[in-house]
Amino acid sequence: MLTQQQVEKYERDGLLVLPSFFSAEEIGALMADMPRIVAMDRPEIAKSAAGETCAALALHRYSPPFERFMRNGKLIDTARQLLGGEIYCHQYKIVCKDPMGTLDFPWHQDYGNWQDLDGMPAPMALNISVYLDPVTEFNGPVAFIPGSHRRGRIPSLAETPAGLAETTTLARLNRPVIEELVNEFGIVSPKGPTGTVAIFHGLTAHASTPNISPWTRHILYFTANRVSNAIGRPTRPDYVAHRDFAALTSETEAA
Ligand SMILES: O=C(O)CCC(=O)C(=O)O
Repeated sequence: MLTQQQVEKYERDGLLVLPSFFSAEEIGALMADMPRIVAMDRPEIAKSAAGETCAALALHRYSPPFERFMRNGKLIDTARQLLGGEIYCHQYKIVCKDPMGTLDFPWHQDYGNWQDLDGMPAPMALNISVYLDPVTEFNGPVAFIPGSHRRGRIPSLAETPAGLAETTTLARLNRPVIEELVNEFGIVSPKGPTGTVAIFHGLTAHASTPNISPWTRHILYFTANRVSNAIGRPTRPDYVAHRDFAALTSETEAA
């Protein structure tokens, strides 16, 4: 359970960082499947034009350790506590940044896509991002504008970041908006060891730079949505915007 102070911090900043929330052993069990996952040739594994693996979506379909982790009690309880009710998983992916690779993300709010492309009724969804590698200032950490979620949905431009498949569009925020938000709220980029968790609201503006280090950077994203807020008008494949709206139960609850 999160403390009242942690819940209040999440509500104020739209961002909550929990260092080493998962143990090195828990993360090790997931990473052991990584070489097999990146070698797969399936639609859920997105590659750049240069052949880099950029993302592995819907991990629960083909990776037993990730399928089990999706039912991790700490993951599910945290999402339920912050969203205030039963949840299902809207998206479950790893964003992979290769050593000295090119992948980056412009400033955006995830709820832009969830609303425009998936028909999510309200911004009652969040991401629990889990660091599968240590995240440093060198390997392309995610930068956030804490508090920006309180502005609500900000008008955006649908764009495909360079090097990504055309199906990967982002609701990009333009420079005047970012200038104004950063002047008011600042920017943070949480670093941490493997197992660190950064939870962020679907409206929190974020971006990331390329990985300039000689090390990989894998971050897992578990997107939780309230069951009562299930998407109604999906236009993306079901491995991008899941269609199973049944309330998730943890391994221990099912036992
Ligand atoms: O992992 C990253 O560097 C950013 C990913 C991101 O912003 C997203 O998937 O919306």
